[in-house]
Amino acid sequence: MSKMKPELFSSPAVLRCRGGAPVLSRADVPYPADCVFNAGVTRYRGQYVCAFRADSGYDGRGGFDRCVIGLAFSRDGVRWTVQDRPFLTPEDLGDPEITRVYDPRLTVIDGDLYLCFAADTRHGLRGGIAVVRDLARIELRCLTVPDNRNLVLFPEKIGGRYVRLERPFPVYSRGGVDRFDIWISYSRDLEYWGDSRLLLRVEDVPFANDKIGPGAPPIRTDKGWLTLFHTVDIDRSRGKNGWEDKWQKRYCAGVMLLDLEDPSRVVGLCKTPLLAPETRWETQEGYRTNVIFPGGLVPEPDGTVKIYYGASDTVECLATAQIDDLLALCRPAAELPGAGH
Ligand code: BMA
Repeated sequence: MSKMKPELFSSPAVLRCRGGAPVLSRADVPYPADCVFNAGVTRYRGQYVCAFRADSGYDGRGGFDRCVIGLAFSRDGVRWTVQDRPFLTPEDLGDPEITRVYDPRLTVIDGDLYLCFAADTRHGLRGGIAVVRDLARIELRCLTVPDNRNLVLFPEKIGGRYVRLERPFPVYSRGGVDRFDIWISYSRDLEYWGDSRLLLRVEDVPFANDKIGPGAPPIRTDKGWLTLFHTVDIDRSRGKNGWEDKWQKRYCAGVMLLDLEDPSRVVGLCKTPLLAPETRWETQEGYRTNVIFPGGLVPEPDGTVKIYYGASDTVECLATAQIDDLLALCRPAAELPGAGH
């Protein structure tokens, strides 16, 4: 299979677990699921908790009938036990407008578990935030106006406010094409959000030529909030890849550092990918090739992090890195939009 242009490579700071083989896939899920991927993962009440996206009912033309969120649990963050039924379906939200729920992210704040997710509706894509009670049900706190998604919550309040990263889709003002950026917003109660600011522009990332968006919820380090994001670049010379007639995009994981007191300030950015698609699960197999979609960043007591990412919109994989190595990759970047205020 031909390589995407330009060729991109993962940072040597990152080590793929099991040689890049999936840690979670459809074989682990006891209900209909063709693709199991784009998970959010956190540690909660003595175990790892994973919320994943499960697409089912492939129609043979590029679409799926159904898209739900499942939950899985693990003692070691590698071997998972999946609940026997989906955790969140569109019907659970009680709004007939909502057709799909997907791309979950998990954050623990003050001992409570929060779920961020994307919701497709008949009138646009919305981002949801809910508190998870007893690992059994959710209480919805907010749903954004369209078009917005990729919400992630910081694991603590900053200056008395909850903080989230997000990715709106400003189509008119960006020339009718994908030129989408990462934004930051604040809230005192998780319901009403504001003080929104542009955090990182797609133009700031040399290996993106299309769009960027938040990835995993940030983690605190003594140098700043270590934050993963996803990037998209397009190689228009490409045709059929994966199951669809045409798929020309590549998704990578990037890493940046945000100021601890003022997380709207980007204080460091790695100008090359943290993870670029390289293994066969990432470049050759599955529904969409060349997709790495980071959703979980879990710090360990030994100074490493677990990095969870969806591969090719088909399976979930795991990599590890030393936190210090990731911090060293995040070079000061004075010209960034958040750097000046
Ligand atoms: C985005 C989202 C993600 C997906 C990615 C690549 O728009 O739908 O869930 O992983 O595309 O297909």
